[in-house]
Amino acid sequence: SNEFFQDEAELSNTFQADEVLKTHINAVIPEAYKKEIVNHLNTVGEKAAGEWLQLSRVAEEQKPVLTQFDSRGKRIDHIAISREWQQLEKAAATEGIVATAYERRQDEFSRVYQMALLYLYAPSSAFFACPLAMTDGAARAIELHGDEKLKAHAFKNLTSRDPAKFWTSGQWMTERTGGSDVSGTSTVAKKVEGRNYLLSGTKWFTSATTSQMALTLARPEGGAEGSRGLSLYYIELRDAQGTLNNIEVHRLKNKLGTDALPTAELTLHETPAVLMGNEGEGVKRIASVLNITRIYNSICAVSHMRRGLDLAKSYATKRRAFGKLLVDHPLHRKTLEELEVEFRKCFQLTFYVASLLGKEEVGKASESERILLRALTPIVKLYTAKKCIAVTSEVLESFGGAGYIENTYIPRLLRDAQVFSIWEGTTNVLALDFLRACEKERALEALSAHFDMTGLARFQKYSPEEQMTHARELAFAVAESVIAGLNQV
Ligand code: MFK
Ligand code: FAD
Repeated sequence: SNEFFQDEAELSNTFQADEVLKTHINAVIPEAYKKEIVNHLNTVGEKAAGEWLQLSRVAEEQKPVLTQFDSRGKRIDHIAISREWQQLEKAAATEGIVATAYERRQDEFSRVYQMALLYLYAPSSAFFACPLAMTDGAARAIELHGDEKLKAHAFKNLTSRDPAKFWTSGQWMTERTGGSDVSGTSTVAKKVEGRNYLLSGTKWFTSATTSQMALTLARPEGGAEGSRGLSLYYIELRDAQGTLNNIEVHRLKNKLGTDALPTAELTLHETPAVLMGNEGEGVKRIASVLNITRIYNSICAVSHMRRGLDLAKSYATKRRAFGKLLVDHPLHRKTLEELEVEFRKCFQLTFYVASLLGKEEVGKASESERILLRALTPIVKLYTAKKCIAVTSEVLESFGGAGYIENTYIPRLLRDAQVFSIWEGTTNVLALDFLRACEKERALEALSAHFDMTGLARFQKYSPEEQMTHARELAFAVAESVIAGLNQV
Protein backbone atom coordinates (compact mmCIF):
# COMPACT_ATOMS: atom_id res chain seq x y z
CA SER A 1 0.00 0.00 0.00
CA ASN A 2 1.14 3.60 -0.29
CA GLU A 3 0.15 4.52 3.28
CA PHE A 4 2.67 6.81 4.93
CA PHE A 5 4.72 5.73 7.93
CA GLN A 6 7.37 8.06 9.33
CA ASP A 7 10.92 6.68 9.53
CA GLU A 8 12.42 6.89 13.01
CA ALA A 9 15.58 8.67 14.17
CA GLU A 10 18.64 6.40 14.09
CA LEU A 11 22.02 6.30 15.81
CA SER A 12 25.33 5.12 14.37
CA ASN A 13 28.66 4.53 16.18
CA THR A 14 28.52 7.40 18.68
CA PHE A 15 32.30 7.92 18.68
CA GLN A 16 32.56 7.98 14.89
CA ALA A 17 29.63 10.38 14.68
CA ASP A 18 30.98 12.77 17.32
CA GLU A 19 33.23 15.37 15.66
CA VAL A 20 33.59 17.34 18.91
CA LEU A 21 34.83 14.36 20.92
CA LYS A 22 37.13 13.12 18.14
CA THR A 23 38.66 16.57 17.68
CA HIS A 24 39.14 16.98 21.42
CA ILE A 25 40.81 13.60 21.90
CA ASN A 26 43.06 14.26 18.94
CA ALA A 27 44.07 17.65 20.35
CA VAL A 28 44.73 16.75 23.99
CA ILE A 29 45.95 13.13 24.07
CA PRO A 30 49.69 12.67 23.41
CA GLU A 31 50.66 10.49 20.44
CA ALA A 32 52.00 7.75 22.71
CA TYR A 33 48.50 6.97 24.03
CA LYS A 34 46.36 8.07 21.11
CA LYS A 35 46.05 4.92 19.05
CA GLU A 36 45.02 2.71 21.94
CA ILE A 37 42.50 5.24 23.25
CA VAL A 38 40.93 5.97 19.86
CA ASN A 39 40.58 2.25 19.12
CA HIS A 40 38.90 1.64 22.46
CA LEU A 41 36.55 4.63 22.10
CA ASN A 42 35.63 3.38 18.65
CA THR A 43 34.62 -0.04 20.02
CA VAL A 44 32.68 1.57 22.84
CA GLY A 45 30.91 3.96 20.42
CA GLU A 46 29.78 0.95 18.39
CA LYS A 47 28.29 -0.74 21.47
CA ALA A 48 26.63 2.48 22.63
CA ALA A 49 24.71 2.69 19.35
CA GLY A 50 23.97 -1.06 19.28
CA GLU A 51 24.11 -3.68 22.02
CA TRP A 52 24.04 -1.29 25.02
CA LEU A 53 21.31 0.89 23.53
CA GLN A 54 19.08 -2.20 23.23
CA LEU A 55 19.93 -3.36 26.77
CA SER A 56 19.25 0.09 28.21
CA ARG A 57 15.86 0.35 26.53
CA VAL A 58 14.77 -2.99 27.95
CA ALA A 59 16.24 -2.15 31.39
CA GLU A 60 14.33 1.12 31.50
CA GLU A 61 11.05 -0.70 30.94
CA GLN A 62 11.67 -2.87 34.00
CA LYS A 63 11.61 -0.92 37.22
CA PRO A 64 13.36 -2.56 40.19
CA VAL A 65 11.04 -4.53 42.47
CA LEU A 66 11.36 -4.76 46.26
CA THR A 67 10.22 -8.00 47.92
CA GLN A 68 10.16 -7.54 51.67
CA PHE A 69 9.13 -11.04 52.84
CA ASP A 70 9.79 -14.58 51.67
CA SER A 71 7.14 -17.32 51.51
CA ARG A 72 7.63 -18.10 55.21
CA GLY A 73 7.13 -14.50 56.22
CA LYS A 74 10.81 -13.89 56.89
CA ARG A 75 12.04 -10.35 56.18
CA ILE A 76 14.37 -10.42 53.17
CA ASP A 77 14.10 -6.97 51.53
CA HIS A 78 15.34 -8.27 48.22
CA ILE A 79 15.59 -5.77 45.35
CA ALA A 80 15.29 -7.42 41.94
CA ILE A 81 16.87 -5.57 39.05
CA SER A 82 16.64 -6.56 35.40
CA ARG A 83 19.12 -8.90 33.76
CA GLU A 84 19.77 -6.14 31.21
CA TRP A 85 20.86 -3.69 33.92
CA GLN A 86 23.18 -6.40 35.28
CA GLN A 87 24.66 -6.83 31.82
CA LEU A 88 25.28 -3.09 31.64
CA GLU A 89 27.13 -3.38 34.96
CA LYS A 90 29.33 -6.18 33.57
CA ALA A 91 30.07 -4.06 30.51
CA ALA A 92 31.15 -1.14 32.71
CA ALA A 93 33.59 -3.41 34.57
CA THR A 94 34.96 -5.01 31.42
CA GLU A 95 35.52 -1.67 29.69
CA GLY A 96 37.29 -0.44 32.84
CA ILE A 97 35.22 2.70 33.20
CA VAL A 98 36.22 3.10 36.86
CA ALA A 99 39.47 1.09 36.66
CA THR A 100 41.02 3.30 33.95
CA ALA A 101 41.09 6.25 36.36
CA TYR A 102 42.98 4.32 39.06
CA GLU A 103 45.39 2.24 36.98
CA ARG A 104 46.63 5.62 35.65
CA ARG A 105 48.41 3.93 32.76
CA GLN A 106 47.97 7.14 30.75
CA ASP A 107 49.40 9.26 33.57
CA GLU A 108 47.61 12.65 33.81
CA PHE A 109 45.52 11.78 30.73
CA SER A 110 43.87 8.78 32.39
CA ARG A 111 40.94 10.89 33.59
CA VAL A 112 40.23 12.41 30.17
CA TYR A 113 40.34 8.90 28.68
CA GLN A 114 38.07 7.53 31.38
CA MET A 115 35.62 10.44 31.11
CA ALA A 116 35.45 9.91 27.34
CA LEU A 117 34.55 6.26 27.98
CA LEU A 118 31.89 7.32 30.48
CA TYR A 119 30.57 9.93 28.04
CA LEU A 120 29.98 7.26 25.40
CA TYR A 121 28.64 4.66 27.85
CA ALA A 122 26.29 6.82 29.96
CA PRO A 123 23.45 7.64 27.55
CA SER A 124 23.09 3.92 26.72
CA SER A 125 23.48 2.71 30.33
CA ALA A 126 19.95 3.23 31.74
CA PHE A 127 21.67 5.26 34.47
CA PHE A 128 24.15 2.58 35.46
CA ALA A 129 26.42 5.64 35.26
CA CYS A 130 24.94 6.64 38.63
CA PRO A 131 26.36 3.71 40.63
CA LEU A 132 29.61 4.13 38.69
CA ALA A 133 29.83 7.76 39.84
CA MET A 134 29.47 6.79 43.48
CA THR A 135 31.83 3.83 43.00
CA ASP A 136 34.52 6.10 41.63
CA GLY A 137 33.91 8.65 44.39
CA ALA A 138 34.18 5.92 47.03
CA ALA A 139 37.40 4.57 45.47
CA ARG A 140 38.90 8.07 45.65
CA ALA A 141 37.76 8.54 49.27
CA ILE A 142 39.32 5.20 50.25
CA GLU A 143 42.51 6.01 48.35
CA LEU A 144 42.77 9.28 50.28
CA HIS A 145 41.31 8.46 53.70
CA GLY A 146 40.90 4.67 54.00
CA ASP A 147 42.95 2.32 56.17
CA GLU A 148 45.14 -0.45 54.74
CA LYS A 149 42.36 -3.03 55.06
CA LEU A 150 39.92 -0.97 52.98
CA LYS A 151 42.63 -0.30 50.41
CA ALA A 152 43.47 -4.01 50.14
CA HIS A 153 39.87 -5.17 49.88
CA ALA A 154 37.09 -2.69 48.97
CA PHE A 155 39.30 -0.46 46.80
CA LYS A 156 40.49 -3.48 44.77
CA ASN A 157 36.91 -4.52 44.09
CA LEU A 158 35.69 -1.03 43.20
CA THR A 159 38.48 -0.65 40.64
CA SER A 160 38.36 -4.21 39.25
CA ARG A 161 37.87 -5.01 35.56
CA ASP A 162 36.59 -8.49 36.41
CA PRO A 163 32.76 -8.51 36.48
CA ALA A 164 32.87 -11.32 39.06
CA LYS A 165 34.89 -9.16 41.46
CA PHE A 166 33.57 -5.70 40.57
CA TRP A 167 31.78 -3.84 43.38
CA THR A 168 29.71 -0.71 43.26
CA SER A 169 29.17 1.72 46.13
CA GLY A 170 26.30 3.83 47.40
CA GLN A 171 26.60 7.26 49.01
CA TRP A 172 24.05 7.82 51.77
CA MET A 173 23.88 11.40 52.98
CA THR A 174 20.26 12.46 52.71
CA GLU A 175 17.86 12.02 55.63
CA ARG A 176 14.28 13.19 56.05
CA THR A 177 15.56 16.40 57.65
CA GLY A 178 17.66 17.35 54.64
CA GLY A 179 19.83 16.54 51.65
CA SER A 180 21.41 19.94 51.02
CA ASP A 181 21.68 20.59 54.73
CA VAL A 182 22.84 17.43 56.49
CA SER A 183 23.26 19.11 59.88
CA GLY A 184 20.09 17.45 61.22
CA THR A 185 21.42 13.92 60.54
CA SER A 186 19.99 11.64 63.22
CA THR A 187 21.83 8.41 62.38
CA VAL A 188 23.91 7.54 65.43
CA ALA A 189 27.24 5.68 65.52
CA LYS A 190 27.95 3.63 68.64
CA LYS A 191 31.64 2.89 69.11
CA VAL A 192 32.54 -0.79 69.55
CA GLU A 193 36.32 -0.57 69.53
CA GLY A 194 39.02 1.17 67.52
CA ARG A 195 37.50 2.22 64.19
CA ASN A 196 34.55 -0.19 64.46
CA TYR A 197 31.08 1.22 65.12
CA LEU A 198 27.40 0.22 64.92
CA LEU A 199 25.12 2.59 62.96
CA SER A 200 21.41 3.15 63.63
CA GLY A 201 19.14 5.52 61.77
CA THR A 202 17.07 6.14 58.65
CA LYS A 203 18.35 7.23 55.23
CA TRP A 204 15.77 8.86 52.97
CA PHE A 205 17.38 8.56 49.52
CA THR A 206 19.80 5.70 48.80
CA SER A 207 20.42 5.10 45.11
CA ALA A 208 21.94 1.90 43.76
CA THR A 209 20.78 0.07 46.87
CA THR A 210 21.91 -3.19 45.27
CA SER A 211 25.55 -2.11 45.72
CA GLN A 212 27.91 -4.13 47.90
CA MET A 213 29.06 -1.19 50.03
CA ALA A 214 28.15 2.38 50.90
CA LEU A 215 29.78 5.44 52.43
CA THR A 216 27.49 7.23 54.84
CA LEU A 217 27.32 10.01 57.43
CA ALA A 218 26.43 9.43 61.08
CA ARG A 219 26.89 11.18 64.42
CA PRO A 220 29.13 9.38 66.90
CA GLU A 221 27.44 9.09 70.31
CA GLY A 222 28.08 12.28 72.25
CA GLY A 223 29.23 14.06 69.08
CA ALA A 224 28.61 17.78 68.57
CA GLU A 225 25.37 19.11 67.10
CA GLY A 226 25.23 20.26 63.49
CA SER A 227 27.29 19.05 60.55
CA ARG A 228 30.63 19.41 62.36
CA GLY A 229 29.60 16.54 64.65
CA LEU A 230 29.24 14.08 61.75
CA SER A 231 31.71 11.36 60.71
CA LEU A 232 32.14 9.31 57.56
CA TYR A 233 31.60 5.53 57.72
CA TYR A 234 32.14 2.56 55.43
CA ILE A 235 29.52 -0.18 55.53
CA GLU A 236 29.01 -3.46 53.69
CA LEU A 237 25.34 -4.06 52.90
CA ARG A 238 25.35 -7.85 53.12
CA ASP A 239 27.16 -10.61 55.02
CA ALA A 240 28.90 -13.58 53.40
CA GLN A 241 25.51 -15.39 53.04
CA GLY A 242 24.01 -12.41 51.21
CA THR A 243 21.76 -11.38 54.12
CA LEU A 244 21.42 -7.64 54.70
CA ASN A 245 23.57 -6.45 57.63
CA ASN A 246 20.76 -5.25 59.92
CA ILE A 247 19.27 -3.06 57.22
CA GLU A 248 15.54 -2.77 56.53
CA VAL A 249 14.44 -1.43 53.14
CA HIS A 250 11.07 0.29 53.55
CA ARG A 251 10.25 1.04 49.95
CA LEU A 252 11.62 2.08 46.57
CA LYS A 253 10.95 5.65 45.47
CA ASN A 254 8.41 6.22 42.69
CA LYS A 255 10.43 8.68 40.58
CA LEU A 256 9.94 11.06 37.64
CA GLY A 257 12.73 9.27 35.73
CA THR A 258 15.88 7.13 36.23
CA ASP A 259 13.52 4.15 36.10
CA ALA A 260 16.06 1.30 36.04
CA LEU A 261 17.95 2.69 39.05
CA PRO A 262 16.72 1.54 42.46
CA THR A 263 16.47 4.39 44.99
CA ALA A 264 15.34 3.26 48.44
CA GLU A 265 14.35 4.48 51.87
CA LEU A 266 16.00 2.33 54.53
CA THR A 267 16.82 1.99 58.21
CA LEU A 268 20.05 0.75 59.77
CA HIS A 269 19.70 -1.16 63.04
CA GLU A 270 23.19 -1.44 64.53
CA THR A 271 24.80 -2.06 61.17
CA PRO A 272 28.57 -2.69 61.50
CA ALA A 273 30.60 0.23 60.12
CA VAL A 274 34.21 1.39 59.89
CA LEU A 275 35.17 5.02 60.58
CA MET A 276 37.01 6.80 57.74
CA GLY A 277 39.14 9.80 58.69
CA ASN A 278 38.55 11.16 62.19
CA GLU A 279 35.36 11.76 64.14
CA GLY A 280 33.75 15.09 63.20
CA GLU A 281 35.41 15.21 59.76
CA GLY A 282 32.45 13.57 57.96
CA VAL A 283 31.41 16.40 55.62
CA LYS A 284 35.00 17.26 54.77
CA ARG A 285 35.79 13.61 54.00
CA ILE A 286 32.67 12.92 51.94
CA ALA A 287 33.54 15.99 49.86
CA SER A 288 36.14 13.73 48.12
CA VAL A 289 33.20 11.62 46.92
CA LEU A 290 31.07 14.64 45.95
CA ASN A 291 33.81 16.24 43.91
CA ILE A 292 34.09 13.11 41.74
CA THR A 293 30.34 12.44 41.42
CA ARG A 294 29.78 16.09 40.41
CA ILE A 295 32.20 15.71 37.51
CA TYR A 296 30.47 12.45 36.51
CA ASN A 297 27.16 14.30 36.63
CA SER A 298 28.59 16.92 34.26
CA ILE A 299 29.88 14.33 31.80
CA CYS A 300 26.52 12.53 31.90
CA ALA A 301 24.61 15.79 31.35
CA VAL A 302 26.83 16.66 28.37
CA SER A 303 26.48 13.21 26.83
CA HIS A 304 22.73 13.33 27.44
CA MET A 305 22.63 16.52 25.32
CA ARG A 306 24.75 14.81 22.65
CA ARG A 307 22.34 11.87 22.52
CA GLY A 308 19.30 14.13 22.21
CA LEU A 309 20.96 16.18 19.48
CA ASP A 310 22.05 13.08 17.54
CA LEU A 311 18.46 11.87 17.54
CA ALA A 312 17.07 15.31 16.63
CA LYS A 313 19.53 15.67 13.76
CA SER A 314 18.74 12.22 12.44
CA TYR A 315 15.01 12.93 12.60
CA ALA A 316 15.50 16.20 10.73
CA THR A 317 16.91 14.20 7.79
CA LYS A 318 13.86 11.90 7.74
CA ARG A 319 10.84 14.09 8.47
CA ARG A 320 9.28 16.29 5.78
CA ALA A 321 7.11 19.37 6.21
CA PHE A 322 6.02 21.95 3.65
CA GLY A 323 7.68 20.06 0.82
CA LYS A 324 11.17 19.80 2.37
CA LEU A 325 13.06 17.77 4.92
CA LEU A 326 13.18 19.55 8.31
CA VAL A 327 16.94 19.90 7.91
CA ASP A 328 16.38 22.00 4.77
CA HIS A 329 14.27 24.56 6.61
CA PRO A 330 16.73 27.31 7.65
CA LEU A 331 14.85 28.07 10.86
CA HIS A 332 14.79 24.44 12.01
CA ARG A 333 18.49 24.11 11.17
CA LYS A 334 19.30 27.27 13.12
CA THR A 335 17.30 26.01 16.10
CA LEU A 336 19.41 22.84 16.17
CA GLU A 337 22.64 24.73 15.56
CA GLU A 338 22.00 26.93 18.58
CA LEU A 339 21.56 23.83 20.72
CA GLU A 340 24.77 22.45 19.26
CA VAL A 341 26.58 25.60 20.45
CA GLU A 342 25.24 25.12 23.98
CA PHE A 343 26.43 21.51 23.87
CA ARG A 344 29.92 22.50 22.67
CA LYS A 345 30.31 25.07 25.44
CA CYS A 346 29.37 22.49 28.05
CA PHE A 347 31.68 19.92 26.46
CA GLN A 348 34.70 22.25 26.54
CA LEU A 349 34.16 23.25 30.16
CA THR A 350 33.56 19.68 31.34
CA PHE A 351 36.57 18.12 29.64
CA TYR A 352 38.74 20.98 30.88
CA VAL A 353 37.70 20.18 34.46
CA ALA A 354 38.33 16.47 33.79
CA SER A 355 41.86 17.32 32.65
CA LEU A 356 42.46 19.28 35.87
CA LEU A 357 41.27 16.28 37.89
CA GLY A 358 43.64 14.01 35.97
CA LYS A 359 46.56 16.34 36.69
CA GLU A 360 45.72 16.67 40.37
CA GLU A 361 45.49 12.94 40.90
CA VAL A 362 49.01 12.27 39.59
CA GLY A 363 50.49 15.26 41.44
CA LYS A 364 51.02 17.38 38.32
CA ALA A 365 48.58 20.20 39.05
CA SER A 366 50.05 23.54 40.07
CA GLU A 367 48.64 25.19 43.19
CA SER A 368 46.44 27.45 41.10
CA GLU A 369 45.21 24.49 39.01
CA ARG A 370 44.28 22.66 42.23
CA ILE A 371 42.20 25.70 43.26
CA LEU A 372 40.63 25.87 39.78
CA LEU A 373 39.57 22.24 40.10
CA ARG A 374 38.02 22.90 43.51
CA ALA A 375 36.18 26.02 42.32
CA LEU A 376 35.08 24.83 38.88
CA THR A 377 33.67 21.49 40.07
CA PRO A 378 30.43 23.03 41.47
CA ILE A 379 30.35 25.46 38.50
CA VAL A 380 30.56 22.77 35.80
CA LYS A 381 27.99 20.62 37.60
CA LEU A 382 25.38 23.33 37.95
CA TYR A 383 25.97 24.85 34.50
CA THR A 384 25.82 21.60 32.50
CA ALA A 385 22.77 20.33 34.43
CA LYS A 386 20.73 23.45 33.70
CA LYS A 387 21.81 23.54 30.05
CA CYS A 388 20.96 19.87 29.68
CA ILE A 389 17.39 20.42 30.84
CA ALA A 390 16.92 23.38 28.47
CA VAL A 391 18.55 21.62 25.49
CA THR A 392 16.61 18.40 26.09
CA SER A 393 13.32 20.31 26.20
CA GLU A 394 14.10 21.83 22.76
CA VAL A 395 15.19 18.43 21.45
CA LEU A 396 11.81 17.05 22.44
CA GLU A 397 10.01 19.86 20.61
CA SER A 398 12.09 19.23 17.50
CA PHE A 399 10.23 15.90 17.15
CA GLY A 400 6.89 17.68 17.20
CA GLY A 401 4.07 15.54 18.61
CA ALA A 402 6.19 12.40 18.33
CA GLY A 403 8.49 13.88 21.00
CA TYR A 404 5.63 13.73 23.49
CA ILE A 405 4.85 10.06 22.85
CA GLU A 406 6.40 7.48 25.16
CA ASN A 407 7.37 4.77 22.70
CA THR A 408 9.66 7.15 20.79
CA TYR A 409 11.88 7.16 23.96
CA ILE A 410 12.06 10.98 23.72
CA PRO A 411 9.87 11.85 26.76
CA ARG A 412 12.22 9.77 28.92
CA LEU A 413 15.14 11.98 27.88
CA LEU A 414 13.42 15.03 29.36
CA ARG A 415 12.33 13.29 32.57
CA ASP A 416 15.84 11.95 33.09
CA ALA A 417 17.46 15.33 32.36
CA GLN A 418 15.63 16.88 35.29
CA VAL A 419 17.59 14.84 37.84
CA PHE A 420 20.99 16.30 36.91
CA SER A 421 20.26 19.60 38.66
CA ILE A 422 18.91 18.00 41.86
CA TRP A 423 21.09 15.15 43.02
CA GLU A 424 24.73 15.72 44.00
CA GLY A 425 23.84 19.27 45.06
CA THR A 426 21.12 21.56 43.68
CA THR A 427 21.97 24.63 41.58
CA ASN A 428 21.72 27.02 44.53
CA VAL A 429 23.70 24.81 46.90
CA LEU A 430 26.50 24.48 44.34
CA ALA A 431 26.51 28.23 43.64
CA LEU A 432 27.02 28.71 47.39
CA ASP A 433 29.73 26.02 47.35
CA PHE A 434 31.54 28.14 44.77
CA LEU A 435 31.36 31.10 47.17
CA ARG A 436 32.81 28.83 49.86
CA ALA A 437 35.74 28.06 47.53
CA CYS A 438 36.16 31.80 46.84
CA GLU A 439 36.33 32.55 50.53
CA LYS A 440 38.49 29.62 51.65
CA GLU A 441 40.79 29.26 48.64
CA ARG A 442 40.78 32.71 47.00
CA ALA A 443 39.35 31.06 43.90
CA LEU A 444 38.62 34.28 42.03
CA GLU A 445 42.32 35.19 42.17
CA ALA A 446 43.25 31.78 40.74
CA LEU A 447 40.58 32.09 38.04
CA SER A 448 41.81 35.58 37.14
CA ALA A 449 45.34 34.24 36.71
CA HIS A 450 44.09 31.90 33.95
CA PHE A 451 41.00 33.61 32.48
CA ASP A 452 39.65 37.08 31.79
CA MET A 453 37.36 37.67 34.77
CA THR A 454 36.90 41.42 34.31
CA GLY A 455 33.20 40.83 33.61
CA LEU A 456 32.81 39.80 37.25
CA ALA A 457 33.94 43.09 38.76
CA ARG A 458 30.42 44.03 39.88
CA PHE A 459 30.17 40.93 42.09
CA GLN A 460 33.24 41.93 44.06
CA LYS A 461 31.53 45.12 45.19
CA TYR A 462 28.75 43.14 46.84
CA SER A 463 28.48 42.55 50.59
CA PRO A 464 28.68 38.87 51.65
CA GLU A 465 24.87 38.91 52.01
CA GLU A 466 24.41 40.28 48.47
CA GLN A 467 26.91 37.77 47.12
CA MET A 468 24.76 34.95 48.45
CA THR A 469 21.63 36.45 46.87
CA HIS A 470 23.41 36.70 43.52
CA ALA A 471 25.46 33.47 43.76
CA ARG A 472 23.66 31.83 40.84
CA GLU A 473 24.33 34.77 38.48
CA LEU A 474 27.95 34.76 39.60
CA ALA A 475 28.25 31.02 38.94
CA PHE A 476 26.84 31.32 35.41
CA ALA A 477 29.04 34.35 34.70
CA VAL A 478 32.13 32.40 35.84
CA ALA A 479 31.19 29.48 33.59
CA GLU A 480 30.73 31.78 30.58
CA SER A 481 34.07 33.55 31.22
CA VAL A 482 35.98 30.27 31.51
CA ILE A 483 34.35 28.89 28.36
CA ALA A 484 35.18 32.08 26.45
CA GLY A 485 38.81 31.68 27.57
CA LEU A 486 38.95 27.98 26.61
CA ASN A 487 37.65 28.74 23.12
CA GLN A 488 40.54 31.13 22.55
CA VAL A 489 43.12 28.52 23.52
C1 MFK B 1 24.85 10.29 36.60
C2 MFK B 1 26.05 10.69 37.37
C3 MFK B 1 25.79 11.25 38.73
C4 MFK B 1 25.33 10.20 39.65
C5 MFK B 1 24.74 10.70 40.90
C6 MFK B 1 24.62 9.65 41.95
C7 MFK B 1 23.29 9.54 42.64
C8 MFK B 1 22.90 10.70 43.50
C9 MFK B 1 23.36 10.60 44.86
C10 MFK B 1 23.20 11.85 45.68
O1 MFK B 1 22.50 12.80 45.44
S1 MFK B 1 24.18 11.75 47.02
C11 MFK B 1 23.86 13.17 47.97
C12 MFK B 1 24.48 14.39 47.45
N1 MFK B 1 24.41 15.40 48.44
C13 MFK B 1 24.94 16.57 48.26
O2 MFK B 1 25.50 16.88 47.23
C14 MFK B 1 24.91 17.48 49.44
C15 MFK B 1 24.58 18.90 49.05
N2 MFK B 1 25.00 19.78 50.11
C16 MFK B 1 26.26 20.30 50.12
O3 MFK B 1 27.07 20.06 49.25
C17 MFK B 1 26.57 21.22 51.24
O4 MFK B 1 27.33 22.28 50.74
C18 MFK B 1 27.34 20.52 52.38
C19 MFK B 1 26.56 19.37 52.95
C20 MFK B 1 28.72 20.04 51.94
C21 MFK B 1 27.47 21.69 53.39
O5 MFK B 1 27.60 21.28 54.65
P1 MFK B 1 28.06 22.28 55.80
O6 MFK B 1 27.86 21.55 57.03
O7 MFK B 1 27.42 23.62 55.69
O8 MFK B 1 29.61 22.37 55.42
P2 MFK B 1 30.76 23.37 55.85
O9 MFK B 1 30.76 23.52 57.33
O10 MFK B 1 30.72 24.58 55.02
O11 MFK B 1 32.00 22.49 55.39
C22 MFK B 1 32.57 21.48 56.18
C23 MFK B 1 33.97 21.24 55.62
O12 MFK B 1 33.86 20.57 54.35
C24 MFK B 1 34.71 22.55 55.33
O13 MFK B 1 36.09 22.30 55.53
P3 MFK B 1 36.87 22.78 56.87
O14 MFK B 1 36.42 21.83 57.93
O15 MFK B 1 38.32 22.64 56.52
O16 MFK B 1 36.43 24.19 57.13
C25 MFK B 1 34.42 22.77 53.87
O17 MFK B 1 35.38 23.59 53.25
C26 MFK B 1 34.50 21.35 53.34
N3 MFK B 1 33.76 21.21 52.08
C27 MFK B 1 32.44 21.34 51.89
N4 MFK B 1 32.14 21.13 50.60
C28 MFK B 1 33.30 20.87 49.97
C29 MFK B 1 34.34 20.93 50.92
N5 MFK B 1 35.62 20.69 50.60
C30 MFK B 1 35.90 20.42 49.32
N6 MFK B 1 34.95 20.36 48.35
C31 MFK B 1 33.65 20.58 48.62
N7 MFK B 1 32.74 20.49 47.67
P1 FAD C 1 16.27 20.82 49.99
O1 FAD C 1 17.58 21.01 50.61
O2 FAD C 1 15.08 20.83 50.87
O3 FAD C 1 16.11 21.91 48.85
C1 FAD C 1 14.88 22.50 48.41
C2 FAD C 1 15.20 23.74 47.60
O4 FAD C 1 15.83 24.70 48.43
C3 FAD C 1 16.17 23.49 46.43
O5 FAD C 1 15.73 24.19 45.30
C4 FAD C 1 17.49 24.06 46.92
O6 FAD C 1 18.29 24.56 45.89
C5 FAD C 1 17.02 25.18 47.83
N1 FAD C 1 17.99 25.49 48.89
C6 FAD C 1 18.40 24.68 49.90
N2 FAD C 1 19.31 25.31 50.65
C7 FAD C 1 19.47 26.55 50.13
C8 FAD C 1 20.26 27.68 50.47
N3 FAD C 1 21.11 27.65 51.50
N4 FAD C 1 20.17 28.79 49.69
C9 FAD C 1 19.35 28.82 48.63
N5 FAD C 1 18.59 27.78 48.26
C10 FAD C 1 18.63 26.66 48.99
N6 FAD C 1 20.87 11.41 48.35
C11 FAD C 1 21.78 10.58 48.90
O7 FAD C 1 22.35 10.89 49.93
N7 FAD C 1 22.09 9.41 48.31
C12 FAD C 1 21.51 9.02 47.17
O8 FAD C 1 21.84 7.96 46.65
C13 FAD C 1 20.53 9.86 46.57
N8 FAD C 1 19.90 9.50 45.43
C14 FAD C 1 18.98 10.32 44.89
C15 FAD C 1 18.31 9.91 43.73
C16 FAD C 1 17.34 10.71 43.16
C17 FAD C 1 16.64 10.24 41.94
C18 FAD C 1 17.04 11.98 43.75
C19 FAD C 1 16.00 12.88 43.15
C20 FAD C 1 17.70 12.38 44.89
C21 FAD C 1 18.66 11.56 45.48
N9 FAD C 1 19.32 11.91 46.65
C22 FAD C 1 20.25 11.08 47.21
C23 FAD C 1 18.94 13.11 47.37
C24 FAD C 1 19.52 14.39 46.81
O9 FAD C 1 20.91 14.46 46.98
C25 FAD C 1 18.81 15.55 47.54
O10 FAD C 1 17.44 15.48 47.22
C26 FAD C 1 19.38 16.89 47.17
O11 FAD C 1 20.71 17.02 47.64
C27 FAD C 1 18.52 18.05 47.69
O12 FAD C 1 18.23 17.91 49.05
P2 FAD C 1 16.73 18.04 49.59
O13 FAD C 1 15.90 17.06 48.85
O14 FAD C 1 16.75 17.97 51.06
O15 FAD C 1 16.26 19.48 49.13
